[in-house]
Amino acid sequence: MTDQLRADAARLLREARAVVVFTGAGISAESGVATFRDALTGLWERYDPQQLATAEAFHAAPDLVWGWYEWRRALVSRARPNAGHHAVAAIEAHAPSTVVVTQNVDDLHERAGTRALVRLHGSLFAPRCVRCAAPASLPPPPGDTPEGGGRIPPPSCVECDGPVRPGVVWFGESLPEDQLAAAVRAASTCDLLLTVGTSAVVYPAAEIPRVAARHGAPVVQVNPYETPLDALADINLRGPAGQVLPALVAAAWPDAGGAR
Ligand code: BJW
Ligand code: ZN
Repeated sequence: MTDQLRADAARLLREARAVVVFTGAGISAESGVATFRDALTGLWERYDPQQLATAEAFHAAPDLVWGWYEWRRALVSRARPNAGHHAVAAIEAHAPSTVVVTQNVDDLHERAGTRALVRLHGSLFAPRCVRCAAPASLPPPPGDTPEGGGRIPPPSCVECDGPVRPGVVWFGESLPEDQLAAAVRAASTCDLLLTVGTSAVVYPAAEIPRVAARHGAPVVQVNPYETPLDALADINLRGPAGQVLPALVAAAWPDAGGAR
């Protein structure tokens, strides 16, 4: 990241009235939460999404799928927000019309203090009944799950005894309508979209930066590697979110003492 690119991005951020921060798994990587598609460390390098992240997989092997999500819930519960999550919360503190649109199913944005949050792919912490959709409450996550979680039978719904499923959006499933509509609305009316830590290959979420660009908003991308958004982005800031975002916030609001 050159100083000039950072200064240009900081000016866009400082002058923006409505900011959308669009995040993916990369923002949580420095908290120790694995991404999906990074070489060597990504979840899809070690696990088959067709066997774990589809409704068909849950139907065929509910205990395998539930065990995997319980393992991930336990890992995320032990993780802590990093400097990138805190910098995103600081952007909202400086520019109150900020909306954070996340594809992540962890809760690290909330724990860093983000308030205006749109969740496109659900949450590890919001399971629901397959049959009647009633929300289910979960005990604290298991402390000593083996790698990958092993087989754990899903709990039964207290309302109808149906199986409880993870509250995430699997491949082939529709995104929550209200959340997708809120994301499209925010992207259509923002005057800066900051995309952070996403490979931008999963649709329809990957449309969000493109919607903002179509409506004339500049796009700034934060990612250590190339993505399909490189050509769309007005500014590409190469580097890890936990370093780039605090530096960007400090450059945008130098009198505020950096990311709060
Ligand atoms: C760092 C970093 C650091 C690393 N700092 N950065 C159009 C075209 C083609 C296909 C489709 C299409 N429309 C729909 C589809 C099908 C499908 C899809 O998109 N498939 C493509 C993958 C080919 N989409 C769907 O199925 C969606 N539903 C849908 O479209 O419904 C309508 C429909 C219904 C019926 C039939 C057909 C259509 C649903 C998608 C749900 C995605 N779910 C997952 C799993 C959630 C649950 C779970 O966690 O298990 O969501 S998949 C996974 O990918 C997860 C993520 O939210 C999502 C995006 O990944 P993300 O966040 O970008 O992570 P990575 O790992 O890909 O990238 C990390 C990035 O971080 C990298 O760029 C790194 O460089 C970077 N990085 N360290 C900053 N320190
Ligand atoms: Zn039920």
